Amino acid sequence: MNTDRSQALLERASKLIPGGVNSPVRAFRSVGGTPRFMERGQGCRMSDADGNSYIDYIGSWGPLILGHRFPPVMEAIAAVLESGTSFGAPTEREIELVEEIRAAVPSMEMVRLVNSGTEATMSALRVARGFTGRTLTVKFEGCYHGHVDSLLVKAGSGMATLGIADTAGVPEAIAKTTLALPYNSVSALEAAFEAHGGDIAAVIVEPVVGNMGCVPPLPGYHEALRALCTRYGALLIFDEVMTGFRVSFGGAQELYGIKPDLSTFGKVIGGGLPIAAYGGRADVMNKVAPVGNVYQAGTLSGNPLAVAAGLAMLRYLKAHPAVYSQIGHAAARICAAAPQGVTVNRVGSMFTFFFGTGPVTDWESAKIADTGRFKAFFHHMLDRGVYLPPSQFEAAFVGAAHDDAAVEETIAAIKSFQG
Ligand code: HOZ
Repeated sequence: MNTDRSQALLERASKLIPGGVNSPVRAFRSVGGTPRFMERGQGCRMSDADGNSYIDYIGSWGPLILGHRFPPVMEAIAAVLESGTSFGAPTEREIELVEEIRAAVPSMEMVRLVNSGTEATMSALRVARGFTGRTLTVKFEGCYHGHVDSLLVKAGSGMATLGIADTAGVPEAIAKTTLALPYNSVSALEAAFEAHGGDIAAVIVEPVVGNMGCVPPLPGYHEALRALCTRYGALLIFDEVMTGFRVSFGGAQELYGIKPDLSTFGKVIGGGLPIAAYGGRADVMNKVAPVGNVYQAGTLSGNPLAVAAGLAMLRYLKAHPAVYSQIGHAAARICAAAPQGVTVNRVGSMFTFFFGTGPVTDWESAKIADTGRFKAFFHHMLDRGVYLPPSQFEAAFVGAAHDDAAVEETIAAIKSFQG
């Protein structure tokens, strides 16, 4: 596969952009080789600057559940271009988007739109602290909630991929406000509440982890989180940036039947444009300025283009609930073809092949995966035109545009892997 042009672009980019990329994982540092500079996407496929074509299992890291250039989303964006791209003032469509979110996710009694998942989690934490008057946050090892200072403690995604245990640049005093516990361990959370109960403002969790690879909750785990938070007066925050409108229309909270106090959304709710949201209990959200004294703001928040794209996406998904069984089925077919010596984790259309044989339920069991074998598999697939996340510790995503032909091609590529 010729990658000369991508290589030349990487060299040019690297002179001005750290690592030549605007987000670390896409630099291919853990798998080696040339990161592909993309030019065009259509449906489940995209093509790079050298004209190579790929079946895309990243889908912009989750948002493109209906594929690239999905017509209703494209049409919605085109219509907004006629009226203006940003006003810095409220617009009617923002209410419509929030009404759609509220209808799909009943715990979202009040919602604030922001621009990225990082902003959403950062703001949700601030509100939780403002509401409870407490300081500490519990997060779980290997979970990633964006690059919020206090949440980069034992974080997944690029931190796990690049082996950065704790980032430089976060003052110790801020890192100390976070207690990082093993995912899926109820006893660890019980012990933390026993020791610090009165100081814990919030427990934030990826209800299905995507950022150490796909790791589902064990049965009863979320029920225990919910009960402990209620007992100790801490707020339970479901970070549904990845799982929202992905693992089911109502997100992981619908799938597992849990009502968090606050939730964060992103990715799918923007239809591929930058938008995110946080929200939840009205009594908590009424702490947010201008009603309350927890400050949070944003010039481009509720941006008309992103709102229109997200609205088109959510309305399509609401009208076509069969999408979820379709993409879950396609992912199951792909997972059934996994090579020997691989542990497959899948929830709906999110999945990861962990190169190792034991169950993967937390960061301790995820991190022992054979990353050398993953790297060989990744390049085997890439050479055959299948674009997977370039990290053992990221989830792959199947979308509604992955038709039979794409799934069959993917399965054939997996089956030819000899490593
Ligand atoms: N943090 C995202 C993955 N979980 C995005 C990575 C990227 O865009 O490179």
